[in-house]
Amino acid sequence: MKIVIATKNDGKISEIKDFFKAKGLLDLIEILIYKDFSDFPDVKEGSRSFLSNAKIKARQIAKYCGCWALADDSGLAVDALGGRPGVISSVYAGTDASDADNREKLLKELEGIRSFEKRTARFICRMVLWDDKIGQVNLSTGICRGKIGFKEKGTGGFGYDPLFIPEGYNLTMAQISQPEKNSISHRGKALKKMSGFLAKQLY
Ligand code: ITT
Repeated sequence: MKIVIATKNDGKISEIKDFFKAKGLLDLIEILIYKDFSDFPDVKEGSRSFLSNAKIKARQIAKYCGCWALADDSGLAVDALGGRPGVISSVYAGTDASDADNREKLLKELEGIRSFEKRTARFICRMVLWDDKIGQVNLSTGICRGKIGFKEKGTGGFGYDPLFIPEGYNLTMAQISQPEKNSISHRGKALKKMSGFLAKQLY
């Protein structure tokens, strides 16, 4: 079985590949990524929901690659900001914004929230597995709750990880190892559910 990961985000790719490796699924599933193709398309998402964006990415990439596509649409919802940046997490500080720009903007927006207890947030991941002929073959969701710190800590992960302190931790998501992140993260939880479905297809 071949599955292409429908993203050009190397952070997501690394975590997803590691997850499949740790589960021992790489002997049974060939994982393809954008670098395996010469002209992998840039998909325009444009929807206001994680689920529709995930479906848009999965559908277009499955069609282009001719195999199953796994898409992840994810983001950070901060309670004190009414759920922002949410679905626009990757472009929070502008269409060309870097992860560092987005983190800087988030810290600025939260300047008035001095109480750590009030800086609650959650990462959300909607994950879709898509077959070009059948359409959606699996859908899973993962949520990871935590709080936004006052300054960046750590160099691991990507995106908002240096600011996100998961529930039950004193460290940011960027200060823990990738396997540990996968065991608690929104993406890891969605992958765990999806791998249950995949295991049934394989065995
Ligand atoms: P693709 O659309 O190609 O998958 P993307 O980075 O644009 O890549 P999204 O549209 O799903 O992906 O936006 C996800 C953004 O949410 C991402 O750029 C980060 O800013 C943030 N994010 C999602 N998961 C994260 C994680 O595990 N750690 C830190 N930030 C995360």
